[in-house]
Amino acid sequence: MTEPSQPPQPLLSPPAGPVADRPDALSVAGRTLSREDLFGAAGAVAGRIAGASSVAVRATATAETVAAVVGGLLAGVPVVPLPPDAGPVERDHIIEDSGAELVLGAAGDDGVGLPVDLRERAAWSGSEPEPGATAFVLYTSGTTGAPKGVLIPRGAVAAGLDGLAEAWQWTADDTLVHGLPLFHVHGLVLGVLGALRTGCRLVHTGRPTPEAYAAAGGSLYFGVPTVWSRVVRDPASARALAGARLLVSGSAALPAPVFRDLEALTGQRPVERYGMTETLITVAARADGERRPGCVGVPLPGTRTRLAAVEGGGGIGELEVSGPTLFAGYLNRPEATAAVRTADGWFRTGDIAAIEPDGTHRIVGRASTDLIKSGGYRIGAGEVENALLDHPAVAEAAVVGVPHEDLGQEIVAYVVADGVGEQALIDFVAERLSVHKRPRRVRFLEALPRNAMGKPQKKLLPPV
Ligand code: MLC
Ligand code: AMP
Repeated sequence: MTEPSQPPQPLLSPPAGPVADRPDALSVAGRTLSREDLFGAAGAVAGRIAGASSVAVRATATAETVAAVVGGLLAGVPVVPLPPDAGPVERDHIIEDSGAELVLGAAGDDGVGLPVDLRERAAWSGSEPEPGATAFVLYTSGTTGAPKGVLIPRGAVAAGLDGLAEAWQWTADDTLVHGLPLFHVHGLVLGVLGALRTGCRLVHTGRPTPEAYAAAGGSLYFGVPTVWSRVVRDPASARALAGARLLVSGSAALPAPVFRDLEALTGQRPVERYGMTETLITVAARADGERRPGCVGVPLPGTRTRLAAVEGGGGIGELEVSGPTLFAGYLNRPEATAAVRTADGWFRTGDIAAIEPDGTHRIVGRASTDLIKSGGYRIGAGEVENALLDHPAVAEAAVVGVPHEDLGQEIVAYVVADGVGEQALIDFVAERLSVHKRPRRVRFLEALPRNAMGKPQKKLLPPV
C-alpha cells in the first residue's frame, strides 16, 4: 500500500513552521511591513489575479513589488518580473513573449499597470501548487537575439533556498540586508524569497550604496562585486559591517584585491557563491568552510558538477551541473533548451571552471565573449548590437565587454555610422532596452574587421 502523499510545503513558509511576526519583518526603501501586513496585501493581489496564465510585475525596488510577487506565488500564477526602466523594445518583447495577461505595479510611460495597494488585506486559502509548477519566468540574455524566458519551477526555488540556508546557517534570527534589483535571481529569489522562506528580517536599501549598507545593521549582506568594490572604497562604511555574520558576493567574479580589502576593513572574509538564472545558485562557500579569493566554494546539497573538456583544457573545462535547482527550459524555445542540455540531462553553463582536489570550484572565464557581465548584470552583445542597428545612422555594430575596475566589464560599442554622436547612441540604447544595457563608450570605425566569410572579427577590433 502506498502512503498518501503529503501536500507540498508552502513555498514561502519556513520549513520549521510558522515564524513569529515582527512589526518590521520587511523594509523596502524605507517602507516597513510586518509579515502579516505583507501576506494580507499579497492575499488581496492573489484574489485579483487568480486564474491568470501569468502576470508581469513592474519590479521597482518597492514593497509593492514584493506584495505583487508574493501574490502571484500564492495564487500559483507564474510571475514575470519586468525591469522597471525597460524601454519599449525590451518591455514589449517580455510581455508579448511571456503572454503575461496582466501587468502589476504603477503604470509606466506606456500607461499599462494595475497598482498594488499595500493597505488591502485578504486571506488566501488556495492550495499550494505542485513543485513542478512555474514560479517565475525570468528574462535573461543570450549571446544573440532578444532575451529568453527562463522557466523556474517552485521546487527549484525551494531546493535552492533550503540548500543556501543549510550552507550559510541562515535562520529566522538573521537580518538580511541588500539593495539589489528585484527582477533577477540575486535580488529577488535569494534576496526576497530567501528572507521569506527562512523567516528572517529583510532590509532592502532601495539602492545598494555603501552608506545604506552601513546604516542597516544586518547580520547577512548580499552584493554583486561592484557593490563590494564600492564598499571598500568607503572605509568608514566598510568598517560598519564588521559585526555582520556573513558578507556574501555573487553574480560575477569578486576581484581578489576587493576580497582582501574587505577582510582588512571588516575583519572577515567574504563568502562567494556561483549561479545562473537557469540553475539558481549551485555552488557556494559555506559559513563553516574555507573562503579563498577567486573560489566560489562547493556544490550545494543535491547539486552535482563536472567539467567537460575544452580545447587546451589543462585542468579546466566547461562547468556542467545537475540537481534540484535547474530550470525547466526556455519558454517556447525547445531548440535553445536542447542546446544547453547534454544527452544525459546536465546543464551546460558556458562558464569555464577548475575544481580543486578538495572540491572547491573556481570560475576562470566564459566560453563565449558575447555574454557580458557588467555590474553583475548579464548582457548579450547581440541584443545591444540589434538595438544600435535600429538607429537609422548606424550601418554596422559590434559590442564587447572590456575589463573595468568598478563594473567588472564595461560595454563598449564599435560602430560604423554617419551623422550621429556617442551620447546620442548611448541614450538611444538606454531608452529602448534597460538602462544598464547601454554602452558606456562608443568607438566609430570606417569598417568592422571581418574574415573572408564576411563575419565580424571581434578579436581584431582596435583597443578602446
Ligand atoms: C545614466 N542613467 C541613465 C543614462 N545614464 N538613464 C538613462 N539614459 C542614460 N543614458 C541613470 C539611470 O537612470 C540610473 O538612475 C542611473 O543612471 C544608473 O546608473 P548606472 O551608472 O547604470 O548604475 P551603476 O552605478 O553603474 O550601477 C551599479 C550597480 C548596478 C551595482 C548598482 O549595476 C546593479 O544594481 N547591479 C546588480 C545586478 C544584479 O542584481 N545582477 C544579478 C543577476 S542574477 P537612478 O536614478 O536610478 O540612479 C545572477 C545570478 C547570480 O547573476 O549568480 O546571482
Ligand atoms: P545570470 O544569468 O545573470 O544569472 O548570470 C550568470 C552568470 O554570472 C554565470 O554564468 C557566471 O558567468 C556569472 N557568475 C555568477 N556568479 C559568479 C561568481 N561568483 N563568480 C564568477 N562568475 C559568476
